[in-house]
Parts: sequence; C-alpha cells; structure tokens
Amino acid sequence: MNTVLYNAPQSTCSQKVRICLWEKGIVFTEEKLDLFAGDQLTPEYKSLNPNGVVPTLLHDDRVIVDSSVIIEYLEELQPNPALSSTDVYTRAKMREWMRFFEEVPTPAVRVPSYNLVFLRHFRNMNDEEFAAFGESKPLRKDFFLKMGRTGYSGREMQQAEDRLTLTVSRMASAMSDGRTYLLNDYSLADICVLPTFIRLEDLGLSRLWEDQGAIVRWFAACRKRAAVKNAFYFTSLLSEQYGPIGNDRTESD
Ligand SMILES: N[C@@H](CCC(=O)N[C@@H](CS)C(=O)NCC(=O)O)C(=O)O
Repeated sequence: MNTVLYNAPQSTCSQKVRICLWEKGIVFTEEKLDLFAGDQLTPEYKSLNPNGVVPTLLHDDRVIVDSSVIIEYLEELQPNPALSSTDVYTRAKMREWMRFFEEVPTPAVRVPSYNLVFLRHFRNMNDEEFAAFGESKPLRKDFFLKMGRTGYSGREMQQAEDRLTLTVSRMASAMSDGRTYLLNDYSLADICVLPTFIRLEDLGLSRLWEDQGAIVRWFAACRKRAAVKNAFYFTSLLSEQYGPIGNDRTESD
C-alpha cells in the first residue's frame, strides 16, 4: 500500500507517528507542511483533515487523522513487531497512559513551546492580525486567544510545569520497580509521550526529571532506538530550526 504522512518535522504529534512507522518498518513518504505558513489550513488539506492540524495518514485511499488513532491503526494493521501486549488488561493500561498523555502533558508542553520559541512568529502582527490568525484555527482558536500575542503569563507557565511534573512523577512511580518502559515492554504508551520529553529537553527543561532515575533510564533507552533516531531527522528539534532557545516573551507578566 502507498503510505503518505502529512506532517511537520518539529510537530510532536507527527513525531509519534514517524517513530511508529519506523518501528513497524513501514515504508512511507512525507509531505512536510509549514505550520506557520498555514499549509494545514488550506481547503485541500482541510478536506483530508478538517481539524486543520497535523498529522494525517494517507494509506492508499484511506485517510486517518489524530496521532494516537493513527498509531493504533498501524499497530492493528501490522501487529509485528508488536507495540502493544496481547493481554487485554495490559492493552487497557496502555490506553490509560495514552489518554493521560493526551490530556495532561501534550497540551502542557505547548505553553513553554510557544513562550520560548514560537512567539517570535507573532512579533510583527498587530492585535487584529493576531485575532484573525487565532480565528483561522479550527481546533486551536481558544488556545491562541487565551495565550495572546505576547505569550502566557508566568503563572500559566508554572501551571503547565506543574502538569508536566505530575506526568514525570506518575511515570517514575510506574517504573520504580526497575522496569525500563512504562508497561512490561516498549509500547505505544512510550511512543505517545517520548516526543514531549524530547521537546522539553530541547527547551532546556530536562531539570523536570533530572533527579528521577527511572525517567532518566527510560529516556535513554527510548532515545537509543533506531526508529527514534530515524524519526528525529535534522530539523525535528526546535533548536535545529530556530537556534539557541531562551525566553521569547515580549512583555513582562
Ligand atoms: N489530537 C491531534 C492534535 C494534533 C495537533 O495539535 N497538531 C499540531 C502540531 S503538534 C498542529 O498541527 N498545529 C497546527 C496549528 O496550531 O495550527 C493529534 O494528536 O493528531
């Protein structure tokens, strides 16, 4: 089958799917979208993904959206090598992790990502232009309007950090018995959250887990995998696209 991934190099949701495709050994081509040029908002792209976000998988004539749905689809389509247990209870535990990651760290990491890096795209916009930019996003309108052109406040940064710390401590306690991965074996649960940790490290926030041996071990084991290295080609990191990362907020709190 012909497999095309519409995605963006730096997008953590896209990275999840790229890791999974590489783990499965599925040959795919990439259509790279420039998210700040609005490639995800064109009528052509929205006819594939009405949410106006990446990733989207095109598998012959099948269109699948949402990164977690895509990785579960790939797992069911091609069960070997396995990225989930055959035991139904362990599969349920894997999905619990995935839902938690979608609800807690995935939105939380957007806050430092915007404040420290992406805000620069709005520097030359006036308030009206920024409002129109926010309005153009089918799923992210509220996120942009809440953030505003000058970024999240220190308090909101702290709240995001607290949610990330909660994630770290939950994961550390799950692996406190010495296991390497979240469940017995490497699975979609690890793949689901790994790009968030790589993003945090890139943003200079690895202090959030530096004193958590279980996370340090987990992170090193995941990073060593060939699929992860292949998925993170040059330009996948924000520092590779934007250079050194520092505080980019334009106004004080
Ligand atoms: N739940 C969706 C979320 C996808 C998502 O938010 N993608 C981001 C990049 S990681 C995006 O395309 N943003 C485009 C925008 O903000 O306009 C998924 O997991 O696929």
